Amino acid sequence: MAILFRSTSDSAEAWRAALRPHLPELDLRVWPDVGDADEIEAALVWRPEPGLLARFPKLRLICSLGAGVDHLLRDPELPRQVPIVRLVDPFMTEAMSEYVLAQVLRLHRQDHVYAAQQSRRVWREHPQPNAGARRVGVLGLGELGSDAARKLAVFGFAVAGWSRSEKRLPGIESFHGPEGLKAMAARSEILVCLLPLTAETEGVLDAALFAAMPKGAAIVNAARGRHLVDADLLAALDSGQLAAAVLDVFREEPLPRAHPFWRHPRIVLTPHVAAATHAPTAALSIVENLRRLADGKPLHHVVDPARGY
Ligand code: NDP
Ligand code: OXD
Repeated sequence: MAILFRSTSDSAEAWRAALRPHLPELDLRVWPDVGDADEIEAALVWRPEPGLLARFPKLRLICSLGAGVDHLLRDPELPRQVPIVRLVDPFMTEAMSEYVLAQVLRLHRQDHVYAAQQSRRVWREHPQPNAGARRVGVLGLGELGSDAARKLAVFGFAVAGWSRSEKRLPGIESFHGPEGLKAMAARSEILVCLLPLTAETEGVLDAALFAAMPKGAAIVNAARGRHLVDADLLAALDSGQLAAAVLDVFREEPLPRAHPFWRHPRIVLTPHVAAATHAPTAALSIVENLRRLADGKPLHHVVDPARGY
């Protein structure tokens, strides 16, 4: 089976090395040197240019090289009959939970306050609650959100989660649906976004949500830049409604040098590194689906284009 490889950030050689031990017969064709387009039956892609996947008439499977699939579903020429599978990799899940725990702990322990004091050589102590008194909310209780929520609960935080369908997770207060969002915001002093980007979730981190949160709350966005309304965040930080924000993802990446987020004293930025794809482990998920395709078995982690994730 000939497989197309096209990624704007992953190394084709690293992927070839990760796949080869599992698929000795691997025929990986790296765009644009793909030979006969009629021979391509599967595609491994991250942010392919719009229209690229429509060029392969025999395509039977599209594998996202990341957990999110918004980069594929926004292609107006996407071949709609071809199944899309997304990446689910325990390595990635652990990486994301590490990121969330690190950032929530920093916010909880008021690192941003003490860093600002240090720059002014100020020695001032602030009241510090225990984790059990800190209410943390996680938007999205899927592969990544449910693991992060569970690990935050192990640290003792008072954790709640929000999802589309109703969930029952031990030790996690659960909210769901549009009607659950306001209640979720109202109890969350630190709100972490781990949602997929869909028509329903775009702009979810906006002025109305921030206004519903307790005054002085903080957000962590490790999902997609378009979940956040940038101007609403700046206004909420400037008014004091929000105390701090940690952002890993942005509407435009790399974040343009002139963007006000770079210089904001209460915004911590990371360059979309919360949970990067790790080819040696991610390859196992891809190989499993390629084998299932070859054997005519049901695929894993299939995306529902109507839902958008
Ligand atoms: P999943 O598909 O496993 O989980 C998505 C969760 O979001 C589900 O709980 C789902 O609810 C919930 N959800 C979706 N739509 C809505 C809605 N309209 N209202 C309420 N809840 C909703 O995704 P993952 O956990 O694997 O990944 C989440 C996202 O994280 C990715 O799409 C990607 O954008 C981002 N990501 C970022 C990375 C980074 O490095 N910054 C790395 C990897 C991923 P339900 O359970 O009811 O279906
Ligand atoms: C992903 C990402 O979706 O890296 O996997 O953002």
